[in-house]
Amino acid sequence: AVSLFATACGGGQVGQSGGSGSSNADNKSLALIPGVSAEPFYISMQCGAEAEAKAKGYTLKTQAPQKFAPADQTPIVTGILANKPAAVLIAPTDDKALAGPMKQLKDASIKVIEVDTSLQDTSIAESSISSNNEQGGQLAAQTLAKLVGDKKGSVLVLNTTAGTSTTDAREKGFKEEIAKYPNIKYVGQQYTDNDAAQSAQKVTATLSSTPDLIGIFATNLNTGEGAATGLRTAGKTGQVNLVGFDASPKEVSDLKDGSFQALIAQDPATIGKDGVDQAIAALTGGSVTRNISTDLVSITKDNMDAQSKYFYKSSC
Ligand code: T6T
Repeated sequence: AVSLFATACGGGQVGQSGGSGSSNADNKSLALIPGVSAEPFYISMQCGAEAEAKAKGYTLKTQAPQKFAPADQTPIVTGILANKPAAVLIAPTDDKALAGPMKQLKDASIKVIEVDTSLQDTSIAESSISSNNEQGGQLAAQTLAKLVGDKKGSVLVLNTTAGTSTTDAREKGFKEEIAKYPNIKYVGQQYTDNDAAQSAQKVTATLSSTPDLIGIFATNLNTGEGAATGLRTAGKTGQVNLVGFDASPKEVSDLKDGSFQALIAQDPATIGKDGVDQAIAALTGGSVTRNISTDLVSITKDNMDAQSKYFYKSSC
């Protein structure tokens, strides 16, 4: 039995820059543009942001794309320009494609705060709040290595789409860390387009092409839910160790019934809350922190009751 994994990372804050002006101080309307609608990670983020906005006397309106894709998110960003919110909290669905639309916000004197994902161009947002995703990938690798123990075999990463800053960083951290375990062969990542059904299919295909598969790291909620389904369908639950990212209600019940052996959970409500606080600081001439790193925890069946505050919500 594995009982470590209550590790909390992050929580730290890196870098300071001054707030930039108070020209918009009377405008109390904030907007949140998550990566995708109706998804427990972003719902939890929205709950944290809404509660904080209310407490500070601001309004917050959320508009989310149907799909985690720049083509769906871009029209929301450009549409929001007309509403003239004081600040926009946004989770860009691509680290390059959203730079143009987000620059339009900045050029219209709307403060831009990145929540969760971020752009490669660091000149647009005032502040970026996220988990330390590279560290999350390392933690996933350590967790998976501990689970497989001395067994020799292959491990797979199921990833979302290239250009998603968070999941790219998780794979990078995983790859670097798993290389330290000589009994484990990393066979690389497969993209799922952030779609659970595709993730399940990739598991089925890999089980037949790679008979020595002993582990899978699924880099987010949908890939994880799909991977658990794929292993169940193949009758391989528990034989192939599955470490997921996030803690949706479905992932948590799958952890409880043994479909996952571990989950790396984030703290999306705090990301939302901190996003609102940074927006207000930027608007009122307060001190703005350029990069904020929020908690990550590794949750197993053994410690899940103690870690329940990290479980994501389906409604506020
Ligand atoms: O893992 C989260 C988020 O951090 C990532 O950027 C995209 O996927 C999620 O929303 C979960 O589906």
